[in-house]
Amino acid sequence: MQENNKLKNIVAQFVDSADKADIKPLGKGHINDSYKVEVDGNEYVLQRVNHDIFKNVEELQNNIMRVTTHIRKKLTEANVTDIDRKVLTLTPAKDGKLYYQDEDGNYWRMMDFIKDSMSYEEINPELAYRAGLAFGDFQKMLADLPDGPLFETIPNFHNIESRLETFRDSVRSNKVGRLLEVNDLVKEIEARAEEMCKAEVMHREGKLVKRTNHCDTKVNNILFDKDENVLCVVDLDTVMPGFVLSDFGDFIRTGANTGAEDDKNLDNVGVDLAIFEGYTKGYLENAASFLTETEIENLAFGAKLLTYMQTVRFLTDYIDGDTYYKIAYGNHNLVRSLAQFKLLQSLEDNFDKMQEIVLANADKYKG
Ligand code: GN1
Ligand code: MG
Repeated sequence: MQENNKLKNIVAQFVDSADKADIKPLGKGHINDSYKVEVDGNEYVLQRVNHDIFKNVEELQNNIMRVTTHIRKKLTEANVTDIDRKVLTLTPAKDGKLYYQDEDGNYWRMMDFIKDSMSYEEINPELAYRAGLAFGDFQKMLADLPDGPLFETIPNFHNIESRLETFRDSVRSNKVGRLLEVNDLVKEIEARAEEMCKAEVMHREGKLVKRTNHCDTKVNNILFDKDENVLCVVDLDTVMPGFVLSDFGDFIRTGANTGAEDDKNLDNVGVDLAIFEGYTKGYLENAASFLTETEIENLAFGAKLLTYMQTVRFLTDYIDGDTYYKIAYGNHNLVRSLAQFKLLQSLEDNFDKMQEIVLANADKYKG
């Protein structure tokens, strides 16, 4: 964590009276550092953007500006009230840029804090339904984003073929000597590799489209108000072109897990079908009208794919010696990999039921 004076100096690049600012750490992200800032009665979120991971912060911030401007326009046209709590508002630096680079080369940005909001690590079927409506609506609002596709802030981010290539490189170089310990899991990953690449294959064959996706639909990236209504979707760093099955899948991976993403007790981990059903219903209520048959048929597969992908990503980082994700203890990435793999097995065991739920809701809402 940065020391307070340094942080105040950064805040001063964005707003006045920064010397009086109250600054506290915020949130549970694995990538950026976030702080809540209160100054002169106004509340902001200050973030250090992880520049090792997001190589082009200027384009990243441009993406967020394009996305939030477009959503704001849609909300205004629909006469939605309280718009400032329903879409993020970036706070530009005093020089007009959407970020500030400090003398150590770190990139910083500020946005308005959304008042009286909360996020959850665990939810219930009703909240999952509301979250499904929200992500369906998010994709729908961005379907006619002007000026062409968004910049790819992390190239091949949700491309499992590319993730597997990186994984195999890490296995081959075994940099920190952890391979022996994870051999069984490596075999489990390889056994499923071909099946998991099918979305990329369908895309090349012209059967599966890309749309503007959120690409980090973790359950804790939705803000709710105190009455548990959805306010908005946050963490827009990875909004870029992708498969809808991947946004669907990442929510199920995080929201419909009976355990934690890094649960040490694997007995806790498994898919909660009631939450799966709630989310599916909400999502398809808003999205069935614009999805193709192939997209719908592969939503449940998306839950397996994203859980598999996360297993591969955590395990790659463990084998590499923990260079990507923030960790809280020595074998955190291994614990995460095992918990994600356990969830994958549960998704495989329940796949037919999930597929049935998707198809029933698609029938209902396709009209
Ligand atoms: C990261 O920063 P956070 O926690 O929202 C990651 C996601 C992973 C997630 C795993 C840029 O998201 O892709 O799914 O951790 N973001 C990036 O919990 O890699
Ligand atoms: Mg996040």
